Parts: sequence; structure tokens; C-alpha cells
Amino acid sequence: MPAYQLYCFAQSGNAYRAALMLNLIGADWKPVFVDFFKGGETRTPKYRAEVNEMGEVPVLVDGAKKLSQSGVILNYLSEKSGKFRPEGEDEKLEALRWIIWDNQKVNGFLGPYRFLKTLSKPPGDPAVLTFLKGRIDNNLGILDKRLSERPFVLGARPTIVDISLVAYPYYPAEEFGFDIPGTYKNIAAWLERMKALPGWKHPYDLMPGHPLPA
Ligand SMILES: N[C@@H](CCC(=O)N[C@@H](CS)C(=O)NCC(=O)O)C(=O)O
Repeated sequence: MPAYQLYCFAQSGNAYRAALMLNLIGADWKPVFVDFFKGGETRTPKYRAEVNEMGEVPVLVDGAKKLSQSGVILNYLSEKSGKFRPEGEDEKLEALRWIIWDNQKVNGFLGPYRFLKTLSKPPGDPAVLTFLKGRIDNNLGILDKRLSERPFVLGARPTIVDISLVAYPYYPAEEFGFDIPGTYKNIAAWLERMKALPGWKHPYDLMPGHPLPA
């Protein structure tokens, strides 16, 4: 039995953060497929009672411990492995600041935007998509500026903040309808730096459930 199990599915950028972290630290782990699209598994009383009362992936199981919220999982794994860990009080606070911002303002909008544009049937209301796209462009601009001054979000080395922020940008550009690498050159260079880390894998190669059944 692998040391960690991760409840996840391939299309979830939120789960990708945890899966990528596990791979980058060389952990012994296996995915547990959650049938979000066909079975609506996260919305079932069973899932909420037995896996996560918040009705979400990712959920990390480590022995008797069951953790949800990717930011909590990233923090836990970095403390346990000593890898990608922010060091000292100031850097830990800074990491928390960027992870909360990411969850709300960057991938927190990118996930629903891509879902409404590409995955939901029928697709989302165009006015909602326009609103979300405006927010995303604004916040990617903030990230791009930050990355124009340093190679990784907190500084010279990659941390859990970078692993949080890459949640959705590696998914195919056509799923978003706008081209992050083509528009934000500092983000594009940073994505290449992250991709070069040993253990990096594309979300569709790391988690089960791609492609979606027709
Ligand atoms: N802030 C959470 C977000 C988790 C989240 O929204 N996960 C989505 C999948 S990408 C989910 O499980 N949604 C279930 C549902 O809406 O029923 C995290 O970072 O873990």
C-alpha cells in the first residue's frame, strides 16, 4: 500500500497542485479516482460523510490523517518532506498570503472560467465568462509583474506557492480560450522553469480520468 492516497481527477487543477507536489518530492503515492463528471461523486452524501464534508477534491490520506484544501496539503507535505518549504516566519507568512490570493483570485477564477467555457453543458452565460476573464487578466498581470523581478514567486527558489499557482495554466490553452504563455511572457518563462523540475508531469499524465468519456 503506497504511503499516500490522493482523491483526485485529471481535469481538476486544484487536485493537480497536490499530485504535482507528491511527484516533485518523490513520494510513494497513488491516485484514487473521483468520478466528478459522470457520477457527481463529490456531491453524494457518501463522499461528504466518508471523504470530505466540503464535497471537494483534493483529499490527501496519510495513514489515519485525511487532509483537504490544497494549500493545507502543500503546507503539510512541505513540512514533512522539508522540500519546497518556506523558511522562517516572514517567508511562511508570505507563502500563506500568496496561496490565499491564488485560491481566491487566480486559479479560484481560472477553474470556474474553464469549467463554464469548455466542460459544462450547456456552457456558462457569456456575461459571467466576460466578468471572470476580466478578473483573471487583471490577476495574471499582477503575477506576471511579480515574476519579472524574480524567478519564482517568493524569490530565488521554488516553493509551495509556485506549486499552488501552476494549478490550471498547464492545461491546454484551447480549454481556456485565451493564451496565457502568449500573453504573459514572465509567466511563460516561469512555467518552463517549473516544468524543468525533476518529477514534473502534465496533469493529464498524473491523475486518472482523461479523456472524458463522450
Ligand atoms: N480551495 C480548494 C478548491 C477545491 C475545489 O474547488 N475542487 C473542485 C474540483 S477542481 C471540486 O472538488 N468541486 C466539487 C464540486 O463542486 O462538487 C482547494 O484548493 O483544494
